[in-house]
Amino acid sequence: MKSDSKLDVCVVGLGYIGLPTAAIIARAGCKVLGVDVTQSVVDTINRGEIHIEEVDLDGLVHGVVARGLLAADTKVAAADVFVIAVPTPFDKNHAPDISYVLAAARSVAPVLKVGDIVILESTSPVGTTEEIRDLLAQLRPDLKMPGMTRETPDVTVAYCPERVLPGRILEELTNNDRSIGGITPRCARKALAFYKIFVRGTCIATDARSAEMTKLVENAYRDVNIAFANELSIVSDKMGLDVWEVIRLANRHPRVNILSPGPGVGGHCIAVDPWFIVHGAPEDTPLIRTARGVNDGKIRHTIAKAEALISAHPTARVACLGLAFKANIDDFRESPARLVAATLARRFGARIQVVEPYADGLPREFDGTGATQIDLDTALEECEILIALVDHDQFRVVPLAERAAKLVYDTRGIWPDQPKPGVAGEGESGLRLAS
Ligand code: SAJ
Repeated sequence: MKSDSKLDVCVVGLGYIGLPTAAIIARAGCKVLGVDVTQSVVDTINRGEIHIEEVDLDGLVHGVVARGLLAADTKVAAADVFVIAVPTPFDKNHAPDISYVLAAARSVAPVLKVGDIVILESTSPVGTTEEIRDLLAQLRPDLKMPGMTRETPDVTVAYCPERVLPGRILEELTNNDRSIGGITPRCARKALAFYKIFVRGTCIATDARSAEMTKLVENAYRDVNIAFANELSIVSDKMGLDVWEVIRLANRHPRVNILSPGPGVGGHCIAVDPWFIVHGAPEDTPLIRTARGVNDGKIRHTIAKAEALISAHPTARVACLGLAFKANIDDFRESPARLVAATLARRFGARIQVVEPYADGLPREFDGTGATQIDLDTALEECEILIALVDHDQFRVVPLAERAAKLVYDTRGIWPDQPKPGVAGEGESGLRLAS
């Protein structure tokens, strides 16, 4: 192996994970080629700019491109290490679709040489890393593949899942611990040496299948726990209780840590990955499957509650606060807030206004509904109903004085001081519906 900082690295897929990863590897001194199928993404990065929003990523990419350490292209080229970070969506039946991963491996195969390392980072069903190895073996019969030869293999194949939180990607990419799963222990050791170049967290060697499952388990764990909070919110509603108060008190127990209810679970990881486990063992995953159902059901519950509130006040103008899938990011994929707001816009038309500081214009599904995007100040001046769908900091800090007289449906618990229904003297105004 060349000395660490002399490695040529090719990162396939320049999305939310691939681009920050490429930039951090480049910052460590390696020469990095980032590959993406979208020409406009490649052009943007080669200008030293970025096509996604992530804290501090713009400065980092600008710097490494300017220093000649990061360049982008639509074609894979020879390198010492290949990192695959492409999407793994699921189909209508929740079956994982690994076609992008296999296409990436196919694009690497022709340039692969003795000594190279191929690492998969994309969230993948158990067994995918072995499938990559099998595919490479088929396309390059001249190379000895790990686990298929008694001799020293020519290439290393490993799985190393990312586990960074959008909004904190650069920090977590550097400091989080990593599971490094090799097809063989030797593969794990080789891949681990590569991650040591840019990861400060502990790198733990394991086998590829365990690392694949670990990634799925982490997100399923979170989904199940959020489902518990969401179920509690629906039960509390029925019982006339404030779920936030109940959780706040329960969390004073030293071994209880209930997560926060919301309008449902969004993003492209937590709402997706549990299905990969369910698909792999459909008979044995009632809890994980039910949690998915509870979290999806919470979106429908939120829509029904918002519709009831809006219908009960036929002249009121409505502001939906937020479209992003969670706080302080510009990611609207699989977002419950977006689904709720769009459904309300289709039903109530021009009565619905949307406030989303992270969006320039409304997504396509709002076309023709009559709903418009307004800023927060206008919403606070003109709308009688506020539906808080995302806990962006800008929304959190709206003082009570500016919302005390509003009808508020706070799905995120951002305004605990909002007057509650039934409190003497408040009448119809100042209503706060619990989540
Ligand atoms: N949410 C709640 N209540 C909570 C926490 C989250 O309703 O108490 C909702 C959020 O609003 C959002 C969704 O869940 O809609 C997911 O948000 P998140 O912040 O929990 O997670 P993601 O999707 O941004 O990132 C997750 C992370 N996984 C875990 O925390 C186990 C991250 O570390 C992974 O790298 C990422 O998935 C991924 O790429 O897999």
